[in-house]
Formats: sequence, structure tokens, C-alpha cells
Amino acid sequence: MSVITTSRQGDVLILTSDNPPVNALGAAVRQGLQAGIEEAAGDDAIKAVVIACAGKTFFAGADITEFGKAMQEPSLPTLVDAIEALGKPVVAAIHGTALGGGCEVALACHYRIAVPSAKIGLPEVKLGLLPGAGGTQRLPRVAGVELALEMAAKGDPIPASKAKAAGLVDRLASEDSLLADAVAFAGEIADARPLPIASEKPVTVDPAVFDAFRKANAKRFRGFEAPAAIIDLIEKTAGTPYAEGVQAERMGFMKLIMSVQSAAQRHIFFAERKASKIDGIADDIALRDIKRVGVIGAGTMGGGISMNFLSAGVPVTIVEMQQEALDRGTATIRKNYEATAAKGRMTPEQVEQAMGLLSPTLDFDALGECDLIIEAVYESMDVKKDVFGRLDKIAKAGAILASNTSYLNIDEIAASTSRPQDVVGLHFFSPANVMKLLEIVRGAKTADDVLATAMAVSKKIKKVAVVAGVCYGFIGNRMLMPRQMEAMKLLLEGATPEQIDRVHVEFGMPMGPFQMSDLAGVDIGWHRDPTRIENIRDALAAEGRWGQKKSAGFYDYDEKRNPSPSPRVAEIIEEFRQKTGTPQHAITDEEIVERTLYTMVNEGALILAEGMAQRASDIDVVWIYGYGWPVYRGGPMFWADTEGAKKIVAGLEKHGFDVAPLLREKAEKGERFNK
Ligand code: 3H9
Repeated sequence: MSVITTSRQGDVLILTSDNPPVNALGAAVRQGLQAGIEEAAGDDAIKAVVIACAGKTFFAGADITEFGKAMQEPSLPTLVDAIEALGKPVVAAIHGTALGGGCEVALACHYRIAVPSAKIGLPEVKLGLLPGAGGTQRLPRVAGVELALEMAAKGDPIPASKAKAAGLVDRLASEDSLLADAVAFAGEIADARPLPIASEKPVTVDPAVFDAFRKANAKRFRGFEAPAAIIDLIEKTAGTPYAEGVQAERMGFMKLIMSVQSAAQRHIFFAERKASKIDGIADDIALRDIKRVGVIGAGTMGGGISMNFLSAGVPVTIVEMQQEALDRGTATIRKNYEATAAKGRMTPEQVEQAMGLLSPTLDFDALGECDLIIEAVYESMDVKKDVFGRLDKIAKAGAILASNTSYLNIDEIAASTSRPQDVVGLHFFSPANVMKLLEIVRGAKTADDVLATAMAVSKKIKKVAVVAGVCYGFIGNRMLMPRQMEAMKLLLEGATPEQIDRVHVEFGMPMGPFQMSDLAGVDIGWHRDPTRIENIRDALAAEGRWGQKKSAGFYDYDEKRNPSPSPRVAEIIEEFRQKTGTPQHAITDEEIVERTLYTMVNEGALILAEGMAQRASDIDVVWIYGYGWPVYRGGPMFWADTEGAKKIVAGLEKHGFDVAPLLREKAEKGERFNK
């Protein structure tokens, strides 16, 4: 059966696409739509056309899986021009998300009707691309340059109501009668002439908007090629006829689709979706029912974890040992919600709704009614074992017992219960209510349905989850260790914190290793004995240089938290250089990359070979969503592929590192980590 079905209602021809899951505009869809347009052109009895989609959404864009392959005719640009040139009104009937090519099809239609819940957007930029089927030309003409810049350069979809206000949607349909409303609309405008043709509209613009937009978003766009290309393109073509503009768009699209950045961003799009698939577990495995969640510990982590569930409408029982800590934790949760509401991202009613789902208590036994209990207490094996031993006695049968440990052995924790099959690691990243990443740690005895339920729960609370095996630091923190260690050694050998951080920031990280230490707290993990000074970090901590919170760490900070190089830190580093007798040499930026980033790839290769990550792309997802690795570099393993394993092996050997056997094998065979 064709993916496009045609039907008629009176003199309206309805073209309906049914190409699950998201009605991507693959070759068959394009061919079917073109045939429908030709049918309408050749039949005088047809006065108007409606383009609609079955299933959960209007076209969600070009079929990304076709990129890089020979393009079958008609191409999307050809198709959208044919729709616009039909000479009879075409109405787009939009539900779900009209994205990318889907938005471009809608823009080529003469009229657009959408249900209120629909969203419309040009997310190509998130794939390192620019809209390539007229979007950069028709959208400014239909909705104005400013909205076009917002939508195309940032890539976030807008709701139907906003689209209506901007003239991007002509009419809102009733939520449950879109097709009927669209057909009625088509009937009303069947004879209206001239047809509103987007590509023929003039663009009016104040030339100052472009620089203002660049400036306002400089931080967000730093390092990315696509947003700059989109802004330049819209600016350059704003005064030119459509035919010229669309030509420039085509060239811009072809250039970006060949770029490493776009390959990296498309890799991450699919990697994120692949990460939710657990090897060896069937998709349809029966899940455990999670109606109430328990959280042990109302500190920063426990509070943040709780917020994820409260925001998703799941009741939470939060347990502390002292009333004061419980009150403080509850107050922080409320304060965070109120701050979100103050920014307009939540209503006061939603704040109360979320808070209403929270049951703070000092009674550990109250966890007995929870289906999933997450421990977020002090990072000590003895403490964790004690907590799990107590949980074992009171948790209901079948409850999932999770630890938020960042490093510790889940199997050892599980062994302190009589039900290791119910124990799993759920490693949230701080701040837990904000960070997208969740490492789900699979213990030796973790049951399949526990793992699958944890994955389903992660989706419910809008996290991107990755399955990790039991090893010290799991995937993310384990790879962080060689980086931090080398960064410290480089200081002794002659580098400065500023140089090392600059190299990382220029690479695209949000901050370098020392800026990160200062933000997280130099005192984290410190032994708290000011007389025991074994390394630079101890020396800083002993002097109260605990980072941003003390206005002094690896940097000095002014009252606005602007950092500057610290003469005192330079002295401390010098003292340690002398004390340890470390020979100095001029350290190049290249050496910093090799020693702090190649070593991460090396650790990633070990993790992969040991089966601690299911696939290389999972490691990439961890670093993109947990540590701010630049998405345009596709994560450490994708980046390793673009550098080439050979070059990385050579770089590691130059500095005397043990090369992971898997990395060496990739280098010898000329293979990539990500196929
Ligand atoms: C473009 O349009 C270029 C044009 O300007 C010019 C061309 C010349 N293609 O996300 P989900 C798959 S660029 C192929 O889990 P949700 C996805 O991989 C495109 N496949 O569902 C997954 O497969 P699997 C611009 C696609 O409900 C399955 O569909 N458009 C595409 O959470 C379900 O996806 C975009 O960038 C695609 N375009 O979210 C939109 N989209 O089951 C990209 C999805 O095997 N898509 N798949 O893992 C999205 O943002 C979300 O998928 C959407 C649904 C919001 C639509």
C-alpha cells in the first residue's frame, strides 16, 4: 500500500501520509505527494487540496536516514516548489509536530490550519544543518525575519497559538476534528484568488536585527557552524528574489551536510535514541509499576532527584534523619520551583501541585509503601550498606532499590540485601533536577525487568539514560579521572591552570578542569586535615581556597565571580614543582589535548572492551549530556573517529601511556568506534 492515500470530499482532494513513526518525508512520501499534486493539476473537478498526516504527527522532517545516500526524485525542494505552483489552493492540516521539511511543506502550502496542541519548528540547526527546502526563504516572508531567526537558528518549535499570532498558521482547528475543519477551510477558500504564495511575498527587515541577534546569542552559538550559517544566509538573502535566495540556501545546505559538525550532531540524535535499547532485553518485557518513589536524603542530590519525580506527577516520600535537614531540603525544593515560576516556566498552581506530591518524613519505615526507593546519602560503602540492609527489612516485595552512588560497587551494596535482583544504580548528575544524564548501573544480579523499568522511569522524568556496568566511576566519572590527573601533572610540569582551561574551552567544553573544580568545590573529597598536604589540591584546600564559594580556588574571584589568575596559586604550584623536583618543559596546547583528551578516549576504549558500556555511542551520550562535551564534536568516541585512532595511539605513545588494546586494534585495522 502506498504511504500516501488520496480521497475526495466534494471538490477537495485529500492527500494523507501514513509513514510511521513520525511521517518523515522519505522518497515514497515525496513521490506520493507529487503524484497527488499532479492528480490535482490534471483534474478540473478538483478545486483545492488538503495535505494531512495519519498517526501521531504531521511530517517531522526530511528522512534523516537518507542523508548521505543518493537522493531519489523528487527532492524535497522540488516537491515544495511544485506544491506552491499548483495554481489551486493547498491547505496543510497540522497536528503533532511540523518540523524541518514538514514545516517547509506547510510553508509551501497556501494555507495552514493546526490543532492547538501542534508545534511548528525548524530544528535542522540541531542536526548541524540549515533548512534546505525553502525554509530560510519562506519563513521570513510569512512570519517575519525576527521569528525566522529565532526558529531557524535556535531550532526550538513554537506552539500553534504563537504560530497563529505570527501569521504562520491561518486558522486553529478543533483538537478532534482537524481533517473536517481543514476540508471545510479548503472549501471556503477554493475560489479565492490571488493565491497567497509565500515565495512571492516581500521581506521587510531592519538590518540591525541580525547583529543584535548574533550578540544576544553569542554564548549559545559558540563553536557551532550552523547557527552562524543560518543567520548569514537570512541576512544576505533578505533583499533578494526567492529564486536567488533558495539557490544560496541549497548551497549552504550542501556545505553543512558534508561537515563534521553535522555528522556529529546527527550521530548524537541517533545515539540518544539507541541508548535506551538494552542489549539482551526484549522491548516488550513486563515492567514494574512505579506509583510512589522514596528518596533517602534531602540534601542537594536527594532534593534534585525528588524534583524530577514531582515534576512528572509521581508522589515522593523523602526521608531524613534530622528535622532540620528535612525542613531545609523541603524548603530548597520549594525555592527551586518558585524560581522556575518566577521565570514564567511554571504557574504558581503547578508549584503547589508538585509540592503537594511531596511527603517529607523522619520515619524510615514510610518507605515501605514505595515502589522505587533511591538512596542519596553520604558516599561511603559502610553507610550505603547499612541503608540497604535496613531497606531490605522494610521495602515491599518487588520494590526497586536504587543507589545514587557515583563510584561505589553496586554488587557490594546489593549483597547487603536478601534481594540483589531488585538492586540497581541510578546515578544522577548534579544539579539532578537539571542535568539530562542518568547512568543506570546494571549489577551482576540486577533483574532484567528492574533494568527495563529503570529505563522507562528515566523517560518519564525526561532523562537521557545510558546503561553502565559496575566499575569505579562507571562511564562518566571513570573517564574524568585520567583527565583530572593529567591536568594536575601538567601544572607541575610547567602549564598554568589558565592555559589548560583555555585549551578545553577552545575545544568547546563549557569550562576547563580547574574552572570545574572551582565550581564544584576544591574541598570535595578532601581529607579535611590541613596539616596533611600531599598535592596542590590539598594545599589549596588547606588555605581555604575551596573555589567560587570562597572567592578563591585555582583562580581568584571578584564579587561578581569573574575569575582572574591567582599569584598565590602560582606560588603554590612553584613550591610543589620544587618539592617534587619535577622537570619543567614548554607545554604546547597540543600536548594538553593529547594528555587530557586522548587519555579519556583511551579509558573509553577500556570501558568498551570490558563491556562496561554497551556501545561506543553510549559513551558519547554520557559525555554530551553529563559533562557538556560539545555536541558538534559528537562525544569522545565520535571525536576519536574524526581524529583517527592512529593519531591518538601515536599521541598517547609519545607521552608514554599504556594504549588500550581495543584502541590499538582500531588503529591497526583503520576502524572506527562508531560504525
Ligand atoms: C530536514 O528536514 C532537512 C530539510 O530542511 C531539507 C531537506 C532537503 N528521519 O524521537 P523519537 C525516528 S532535517 C528519520 O523517539 P518522539 C527516530 O530515530 C530533519 N527518522 O519519537 C526513532 O527511531 P527508532 C528535521 C526519524 O515521539 C523514531 O523515529 N527534523 C526522524 O520522542 C521515533 O522518534 C528533525 O530534526 C527523521 N526526521 O519524538 C526532527 N525523526 O524508533 C527529528 C525521528 O528506531 N525528530 N525519527 O529509535 C524529532 O525531533 C522527534 O523524533 C519527534 C518525535 C519530536 C518528531
